[in-house]
Amino acid sequence: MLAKKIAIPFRVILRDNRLLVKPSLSIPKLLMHFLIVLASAVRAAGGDASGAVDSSLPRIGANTNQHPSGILSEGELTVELDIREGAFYPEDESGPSLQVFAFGERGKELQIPGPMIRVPQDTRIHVTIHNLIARDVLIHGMHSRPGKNDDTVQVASGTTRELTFSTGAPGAYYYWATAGGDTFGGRPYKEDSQLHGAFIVDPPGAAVPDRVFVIGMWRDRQAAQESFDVPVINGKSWPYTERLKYPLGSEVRWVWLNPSGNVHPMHMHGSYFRVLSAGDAERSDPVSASRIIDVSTDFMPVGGTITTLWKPERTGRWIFHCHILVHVSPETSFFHHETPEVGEHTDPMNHMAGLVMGITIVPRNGTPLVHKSPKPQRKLQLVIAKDKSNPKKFIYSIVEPGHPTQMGGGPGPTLVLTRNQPVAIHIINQLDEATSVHWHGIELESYYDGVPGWGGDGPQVTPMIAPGKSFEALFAPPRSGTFMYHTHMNDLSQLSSGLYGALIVLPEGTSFNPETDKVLLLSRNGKRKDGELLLNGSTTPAPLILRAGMRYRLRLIDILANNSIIINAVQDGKPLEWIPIAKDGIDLAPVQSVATPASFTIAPGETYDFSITPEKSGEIEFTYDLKLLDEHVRQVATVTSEVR
Ligand SMILES: [Cu+2]
Repeated sequence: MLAKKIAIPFRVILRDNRLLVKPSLSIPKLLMHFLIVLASAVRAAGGDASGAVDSSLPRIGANTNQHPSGILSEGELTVELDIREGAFYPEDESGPSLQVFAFGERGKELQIPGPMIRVPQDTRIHVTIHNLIARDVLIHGMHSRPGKNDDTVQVASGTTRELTFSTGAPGAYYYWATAGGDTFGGRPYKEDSQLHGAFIVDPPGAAVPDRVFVIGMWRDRQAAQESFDVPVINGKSWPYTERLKYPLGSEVRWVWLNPSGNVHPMHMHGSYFRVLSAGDAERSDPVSASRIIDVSTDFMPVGGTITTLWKPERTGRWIFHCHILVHVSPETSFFHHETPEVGEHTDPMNHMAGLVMGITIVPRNGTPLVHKSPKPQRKLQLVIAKDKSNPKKFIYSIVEPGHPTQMGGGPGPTLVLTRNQPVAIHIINQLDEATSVHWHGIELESYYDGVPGWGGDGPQVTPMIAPGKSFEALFAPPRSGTFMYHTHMNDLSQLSSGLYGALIVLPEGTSFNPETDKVLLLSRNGKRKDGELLLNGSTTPAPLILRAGMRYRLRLIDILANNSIIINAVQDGKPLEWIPIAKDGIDLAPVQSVATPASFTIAPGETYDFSITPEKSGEIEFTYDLKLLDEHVRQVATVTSEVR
């Protein structure tokens, strides 16, 4: 208990005090608690940078990355950086804070992320770095690009280093540093976790307007399945992240930089975006024109970078967020996890935290809003109820006149819709808690997208669906493919209770054939370390029965709370060959739709479609590996003799 108090910062200690002022706690106990906390705080202030935040420390500002640092003159940039310790405010400017190291331009405030270096190609960069902390600092990325990760510069405590280099190749990069703190994924995660900044080299010619976003992760301990986190975008955590606003039809260009030691599958609600280039701190590779596809989720690896293009086609409020739930949940936020559940999860604006950007798309030139709610040609009900045999499990059921009721139970029943057919889905909440349903990958009006307290257009705001209440979602899915539906409230707990399912949209005039169309939905019981990996709701999925010579479509969906899965398929000791067809419901370009060995990683929020045509009878072994938790699911496909 004492050790824990030492490790938590001052503001949180204050929160504890506030939380402890409950009728159950006597005044002497409260006084004792205060004395313990005070003693711990004094001890911690000496060495541990994650200890109590010293009120004399300078405030660290959030950097929106809109202003390049330094002075650019006659093809040379001169920039002078300090490394100091300061107080980091990831939420409100008067909210909780953390004691961390940060970069700042000399004479200006410290910043998270650090000052952006942004120059035209072939600029000479002259950087002076003053290390004003009591630790030596190792800096990566202060050199021309492409570069090497192990090309580092050591700046000893109390010393200054000067570096001069030219930009090298244009692209989106970053610099980052360590100051002796513990690492995860090769990156610092605690007191030195925010020592990074954007390094953008613009190609010759007029710069295209864009925005630069840096993902930061502060975590209270190394074990990813146990830590309480402070995930930030440009130094702020939802709902304190910047609000973006664009006119309808704009060309929205973003640079996303991930210096953190965690992966982040970034998901766009209600539309698709394009990845124009990808790389890491040291390189930036344009995606060739024939390989560019639109996606709704892009998996950013540890250290990864992307530049994206998004052309919003619908007005309203949208979100772009990480699909790792511990990066977007109040339950695992370092600042919020000790707060009683009431309030946090019933206030629609507080059901998310961390890596979420809110974007408002407004009509162009004041054109009046025209909402075209399609007249439904099909009506069904989605009933959400507790499992009678296990009240911790929740069940989606689909009820449709003239059809047998489909009951789910981790996962929900596969919802099969028809392209361009307007559907009205009446969601009925029979739980004791509020919920909402997000139609993941479907292009629809924001109001029906399932983000309570945020979604909608103008004064119309998507409500949460309170216990005993209902909500009707209306949409006409404009493209056929593989998608999913899932809860978007109290996600960690509701998702691990079973509130997710596959959503298949078929072309007009076709029907779903379960003989040749296989849904392979990966999920996980349990919020974090507890539970197990599931394929179609089972740890021991039934074998697939396939026929040689027949063409099958495999629809792979990852809706685990937090983890990516490595998928392999092997026949006769060799990787199976399959043909990628689609990603996130969008058909791949012909150059990508070619036979390839069946081995890849799928991240939460992604769907992939592959086609296979087994050539001969025998067995195919599919393995699904969750490396971090050492969990594995195996499924055998028995291939019977050729179709006559
Ligand atoms: Cu993430």
